[in-house]
Amino acid sequence: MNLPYFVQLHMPSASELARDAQEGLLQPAAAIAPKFFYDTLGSRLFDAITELQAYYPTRTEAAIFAAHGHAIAQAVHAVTGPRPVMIDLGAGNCAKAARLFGALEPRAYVAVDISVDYLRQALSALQREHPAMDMVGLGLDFSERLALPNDLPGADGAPRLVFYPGSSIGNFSPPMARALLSDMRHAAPGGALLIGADLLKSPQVLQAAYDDELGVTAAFNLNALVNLNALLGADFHVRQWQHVALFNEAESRIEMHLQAREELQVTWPGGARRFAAGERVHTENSYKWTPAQFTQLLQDAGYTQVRCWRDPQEAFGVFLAWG
Ligand code: AVI
Repeated sequence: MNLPYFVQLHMPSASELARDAQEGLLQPAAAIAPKFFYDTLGSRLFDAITELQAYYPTRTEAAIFAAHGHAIAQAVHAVTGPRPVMIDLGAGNCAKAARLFGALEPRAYVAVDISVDYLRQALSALQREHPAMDMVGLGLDFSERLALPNDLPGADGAPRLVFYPGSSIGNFSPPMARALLSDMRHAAPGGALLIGADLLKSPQVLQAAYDDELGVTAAFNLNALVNLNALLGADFHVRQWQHVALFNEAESRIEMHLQAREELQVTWPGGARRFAAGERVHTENSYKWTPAQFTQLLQDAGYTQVRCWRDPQEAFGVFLAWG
């Protein structure tokens, strides 16, 4: 049986992650990067979020692909030619890309994710289902910069399609999103980018999606503290903290924070921080755009051509960018 080839690059070590977390916690306004959500439990909690009625992005994006998959594939092939190399960024369980294999008919599939063990399992299962397809797994943290190794499929000039679904681009600040999109453009010269983006909508709908009644998103957010305890050797007590999700209209983003319920102190080997009651740790931003704003962001990153498919409620957009 074919096993996917696996490469691991630029993965932050535990001590780099710990340094990063410590720096964030010691800032005057404490903030940590969203990557601290995604330990094994955090990845499972995120999967549970995507099943929630209130969290519309995942199923809406899937509905757009179900309704327009063939038109999208035609548009992709018009840019890349038939059988592009598909590069799936943040592939996770690889399910979103696999659903498009029939329409896109990729000649090779490169799955990239920071969560290497999870990716390895998913990709091995997928390879068994598609034994003839060339598959490569790449363990890579591209949250700072995206630089692909030179020997991946497509390096010989075969056209590439970069696939970045789920609106994960919304978790980057606008300058970082622009830089990452520009890296994606350079990773696929003469190819295309297929990307999901969550669209601006009523604050009530957004708020409900990030503060669900079952408390799954709260658990996802609070689990970052459990992860920090393991990583840093810190002594966060989860019950002293509360999940806060709010829509920041001026920045057009949902913000998630963890708020101290009481005055408290957190310590870890080599550091400590006191939090007043009500003080917060900022854990995530999730930007929302109008279609025109997202098109502009793609153009600012260097793309000259953009097409967009939306659901009837215009909750979510799938954008194809090239040029
Ligand atoms: C991964 N990312 C696109 C999700 C989002 O909607 O920003 C993460 C998430 N945070 C809370 N719920 C989901």
